[in-house]
Amino acid sequence: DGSELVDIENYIRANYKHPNDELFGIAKGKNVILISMESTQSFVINNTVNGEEITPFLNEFIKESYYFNNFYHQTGQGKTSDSEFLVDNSLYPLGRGAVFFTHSRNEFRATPEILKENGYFTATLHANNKSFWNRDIMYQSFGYDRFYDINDFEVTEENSVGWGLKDADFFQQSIRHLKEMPKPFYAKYITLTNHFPFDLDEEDKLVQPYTSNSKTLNNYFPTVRYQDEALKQFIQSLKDEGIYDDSIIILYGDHYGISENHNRAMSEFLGEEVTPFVSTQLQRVPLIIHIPGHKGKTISTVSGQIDLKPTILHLLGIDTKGNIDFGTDLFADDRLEFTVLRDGSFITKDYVYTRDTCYRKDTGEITEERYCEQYLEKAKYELEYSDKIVYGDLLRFYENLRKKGNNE
Ligand code: GP9
Ligand code: MN
Repeated sequence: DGSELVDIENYIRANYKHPNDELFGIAKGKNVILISMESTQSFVINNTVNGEEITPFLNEFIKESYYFNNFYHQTGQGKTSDSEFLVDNSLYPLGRGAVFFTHSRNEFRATPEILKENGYFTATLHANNKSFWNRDIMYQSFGYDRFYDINDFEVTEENSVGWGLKDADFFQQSIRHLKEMPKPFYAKYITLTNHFPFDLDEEDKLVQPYTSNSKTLNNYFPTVRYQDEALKQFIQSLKDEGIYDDSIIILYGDHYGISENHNRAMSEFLGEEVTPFVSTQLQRVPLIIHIPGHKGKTISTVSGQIDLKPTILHLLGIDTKGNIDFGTDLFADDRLEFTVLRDGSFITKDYVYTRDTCYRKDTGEITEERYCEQYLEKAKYELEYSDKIVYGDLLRFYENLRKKGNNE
């Protein structure tokens, strides 16, 4: 009957943070272009391989954007689909399996559904089969108006590599879809080229591979560099088409690209041993929020993909009080710096907790358990409460309560 939801609602209510007054509604009525960057980790930003910048475009773009350098992916086995789940629902994905497959018919209160009620047209663009990750079904539950899938793109042998349509062609072909969308729109782009095993045509290699004993890590850099170039061209197209100034653009990495199987090569690249602490810090992915007319700023608040939903809604001037969101607005003044990863690891302002060990964040040294202890229970509740919602399909009761409340 939904009585389980009461505890959860109380927990969520206690964590709610008032939005930043200066930024609330600053992008009201603007288009939202959300770009999921495949396998893009933060360590490539402002970094070089063989003496060359890996992400020259992003390095410039973050200078005129809000750049979050302590933003973590929180995905599990559902990889890209988990990141989509986090971003659109502010709920955690599951500890096992992919929620896109196991609970696609649940009741959700996702960003597209909310935006639709606020006059937005909502779409996902991704040049893959619509049923991959069960997206076609899940997107209906999230309230998307339209899914531009592989059939909406012209995919040939020449413009494909690895998993499919090359990012540059994907972005270029997407422009006509963007132009036909009713305004304002919420358009989620999912890139593909920078996907394991990081295949790339010679002519698209703008940096040479790295030279470790891991072919995976070596080839990662040219595909990240390629994606960066594709993004550069896309942003230019948005300017040329007059869409840029009417849109906020949000880019984020979906999950790690380099697994722990490549720790030795990674150590060589980073010049430090990949301890469990470093491994956890490597789960950071870039988050870049571009708002026309705003100056660039690097923000170091500890945060994760779960925080995007309330952040976006607040920028658009939509209240989130009373929503079942586990994240908090990234711009809220008094937000708690605390992010839980799907494996139970967590990060606070000063500590990293992973594999039952507490680390000091400034030095990476193991420290006494008691420094992390106060957060242990909270980390557990976060995941447990969210899992209860997903496994019990509890938001269907929330919907009822909400409607009942409205009628009274
Ligand atoms: C597939 C793409 C990649 O459509 O999103 O999925 P991943 O393997 O990264 O989860
Ligand atoms: Mn992915």
